[in-house]
Amino acid sequence: MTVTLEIQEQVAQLRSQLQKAGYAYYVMDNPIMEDAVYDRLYRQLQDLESQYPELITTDSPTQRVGEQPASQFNSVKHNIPLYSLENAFNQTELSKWEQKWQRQLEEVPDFAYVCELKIDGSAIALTYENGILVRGVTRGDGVTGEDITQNIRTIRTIPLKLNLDNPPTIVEVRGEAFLPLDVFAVINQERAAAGENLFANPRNAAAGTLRQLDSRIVAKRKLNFFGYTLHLTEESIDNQWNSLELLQKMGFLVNPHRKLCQSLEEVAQYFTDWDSKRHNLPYMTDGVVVKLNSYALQKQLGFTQKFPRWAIALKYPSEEAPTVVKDIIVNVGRTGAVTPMAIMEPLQLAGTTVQRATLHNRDRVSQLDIRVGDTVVIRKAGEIIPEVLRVIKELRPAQTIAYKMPSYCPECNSELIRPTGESVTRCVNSSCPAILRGSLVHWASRDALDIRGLGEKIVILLINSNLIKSIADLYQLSVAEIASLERMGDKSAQNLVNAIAESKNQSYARVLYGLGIRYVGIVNAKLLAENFPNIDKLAKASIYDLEAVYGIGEEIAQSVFQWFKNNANQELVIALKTAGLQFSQQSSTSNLQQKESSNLTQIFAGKTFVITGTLTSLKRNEAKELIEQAGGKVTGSVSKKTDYLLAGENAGSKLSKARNLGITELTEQQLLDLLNSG
Ligand code: 1X8
Repeated sequence: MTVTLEIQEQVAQLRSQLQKAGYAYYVMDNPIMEDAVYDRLYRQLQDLESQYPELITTDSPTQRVGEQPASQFNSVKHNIPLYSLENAFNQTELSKWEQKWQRQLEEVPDFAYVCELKIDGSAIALTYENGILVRGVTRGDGVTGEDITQNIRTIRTIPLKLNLDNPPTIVEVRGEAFLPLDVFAVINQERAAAGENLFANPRNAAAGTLRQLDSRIVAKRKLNFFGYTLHLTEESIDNQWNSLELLQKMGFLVNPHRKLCQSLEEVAQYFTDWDSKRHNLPYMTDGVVVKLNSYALQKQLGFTQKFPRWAIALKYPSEEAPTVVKDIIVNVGRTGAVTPMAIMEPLQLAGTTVQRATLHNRDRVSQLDIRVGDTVVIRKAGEIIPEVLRVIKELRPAQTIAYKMPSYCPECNSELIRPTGESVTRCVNSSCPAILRGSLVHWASRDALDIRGLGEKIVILLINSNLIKSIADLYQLSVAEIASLERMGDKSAQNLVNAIAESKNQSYARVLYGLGIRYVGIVNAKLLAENFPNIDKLAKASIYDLEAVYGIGEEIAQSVFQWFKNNANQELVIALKTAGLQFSQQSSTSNLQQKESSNLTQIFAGKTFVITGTLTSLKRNEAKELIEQAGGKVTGSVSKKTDYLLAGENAGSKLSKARNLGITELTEQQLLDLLNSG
C-alpha cells in the first residue's frame, strides 16, 4: 500500500498527541487524557504502523519495548568521562572544600551554589542526535560503560525525542536511573516469595534491572530517571540552574527539590532540612550534591584525577556500623527456607535498635567465615532486615570456632535439604511447627488477610496449646479457647475472634497471596485472581493455562500447579471454603460466566490458538473463553500445531516464533470480527 501524505500526517499527529499525553502522565504527574482515549490512539498508531512499517521511527511511542532480548551489552567509551564526586560527611569537610576551591583562584568572584538531592540509583549517560535518543550507556568505570539503549527506552520519563523545535546536533544528558521505593518493595516481596535473594537496596535493584538482557522485564520494573547534567556542543547555557530548567523543558523529569544557595550556611540549612524530609520521599537519597552554579567558574576550576573541583557530595550518616556477634542461629521460615542469622550486641542503626542480622544462606556463611565473637559490619538498607556485610578478621579473638550450619531442622529434627542449583537450604517436613507458625503469621499479615492482633506471639501460643494445626483451624476458635491463653483477657479474645471473622470478607486475591504459594506475591496473586475467576478454575489449570497469563512465567506456573496437586493443600482449600473465605473474583468477569451458554457458532472448531502480549480491549480469560465457546482451544506455546496467534501489545518471542512458522496472526479486533461474523 502506498503511503499518502494524509497518512503520514495522521501518524505524526498521533505520535505528537501520545507523546504529550505520556509527558503529562509520567513527567508532570498530571494526566491530560483518559486512559481509554490514550489506548485508542495508541492502537490506531500501532495499526497504521503495522500497515505501513516503513513509517515506524525509533522515537515512536510504540517503540519503547524491544521484541528480542539482547544477547549481551556492548562496551562503549564515553565521549565525556563520568566523574564521581568527592564526599564530605560534615560541615567541617564542606567548609574545607570551599576554602580549597577558593584558594585555587587568584580572585574569588561572586558565586552561587546549586543544591540538589543525591539520588541513590545508577548513573547513566544519554545521547540525542538531532533530538532523537540514540544511545543510553551505564556509568561503568566512568570511562567505559555498557550500551543499554534497549532498556533505557522503556523508562517513561526519558523522552525518545527532545521537546525542542531546533535541537542541537548532539545533546548529552546525564542523570540517575532509580527505582521508586514502592516498586522496590514489590520486587523484593516477589523475590522473597520465590525464595530468591533480596536486593540489598534500591540502588542494587536499579543496577540489576538496567543490566537485564530482556527489555520486556525492564519495562515491568518501572524504573524512573532524574536528569541532572546537560552537555551541549554550543555554549548557549552558562550555568547549572538554567541547564536544569532547560532539561525540564526538553521533557526530562528534573528533581523539583533544588535550591540556589548564596552561601555555605544556606547549603547547610538545605542539607539539614532534607535529612529529615528525605524519609518522606518516594525514592532513596543518600545525601545532597552541591555544585558551583557558574559554568565559567566550573571551567576555571576543572577536575582532579578523580573528581570535579567545583562539586561535592554531602552525605548523610552511614547506615552501616560495627558490632560483635554473640550467637549464630538458624531461622526456619514458612516456606521451610532455613536462614542463618547472627545475634549481636544491640546497636543503633539509622535510628532503630538492631540485634539480629541475616546471613542469607549457607554459601554466604562460608564465604564470610563468620564466628561467634567476631566483629562484623552491619548494614540496614531501606525496609529490609539488616544484613552482615563483612567480618573484620583483624579483630577476631583467639580460639574462635568455625561455624557450621546444622544438617537437621532445629524445630522438628528432620534432615535439611538443599536442592541442587539452589542457594536455599530447606526443611521439607510439611508438619514442621516452624512452617505452620510462619504460614499463620503470613496469613494474618497486612497484605494478606490483615488479621489485627494475630502476631507471632499469639500464633506460638495457639500452636503450643494445640488449639490449631492448620490455617483453617483459626476459623473454629472460640472466645473461651483464646481467653484461656496466657495473658489473654476476654476482651482481647473477643476482638481477635472478630478480626478473624472479618477476614472472611477479604478479597480472593488476598486469600491467594495468603496461602503462601511459592513465587505468588501480591502482584502474581492479583494476576491469578483476574485470570482464573475462582479457585476451582485455578486448581484445575494446566501449566499451559497458567503460563498463558501474561506475567506468569514457567517457574510460577510450575509452583502453582504443584501446590494444587498436594493433598494437604487441597484439604486446606476445602476447609477454608467451608469456613467462608472468598475464593472467587467479584468483578466484571462474572458476566462472562453468564455467557457460557451463549450460542456462538463453532467457527474455530478444532483450531488451536496461542495468546501473547497485552490485550487491550479484552481480558485474557475473556478472549480464551470466547475462543473456546467457538470451538477453539488455547495453549501456552507456539508450535507447528498452532493455527492462530492472537497478538496483543508488546508481544515478544511467541510472536517472532509464530512468524517464523508462518502462523496466522490476529489482532483483538480481527478476532472479534471473526466471532461476530460466525
Ligand atoms: C551523582 C548524582 C548527582 C546528582 C544526584 N544524584 C546523584 N547520584 C545531582 O547532581 N543532582 S551528580 C553525580 C555525579 O556527578 N557523580
